[in-house]
Amino acid sequence: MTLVVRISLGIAAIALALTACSSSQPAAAICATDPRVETFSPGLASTGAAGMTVKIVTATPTPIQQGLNDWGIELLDAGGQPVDGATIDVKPTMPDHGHPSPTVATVTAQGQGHYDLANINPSMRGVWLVTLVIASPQGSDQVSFTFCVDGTS
Ligand SMILES: [Cu+2]
Repeated sequence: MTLVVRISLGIAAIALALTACSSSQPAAAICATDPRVETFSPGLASTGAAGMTVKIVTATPTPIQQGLNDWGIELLDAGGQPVDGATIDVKPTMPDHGHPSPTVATVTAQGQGHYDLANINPSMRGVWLVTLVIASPQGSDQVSFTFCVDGTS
């Protein structure tokens, strides 16, 4: 990493700290090149330690944006079979700020391993860790996605 980049990141971190959690000002996607973030796209999958996989099948808006987001996911067990009857707790947090979303997403089972996650709420720009805590007849697991959330305006 060059010194210039390092200084830029430092300035970005300071700017983010100054505006943390209260700003609605438009800003550049300062986390787009953060090495932690994944490229958001429908079809993206994450597998937990116990082998369960969540695939993001649909996402509105795409890519994920600040504010309310609705995802359609598919939940598969370690053998690749769809999992029904699961309880899924959606836990979006900002690891750099140490706070969760201000509101709770709702989960609706659609059958054949599909679930709708409504009103996932990354409420500010920056890096968000979206963890899904899963309990089901086929076992329990936890999967995570890390995204850079940009604004809509
Ligand atoms: Cu924050």
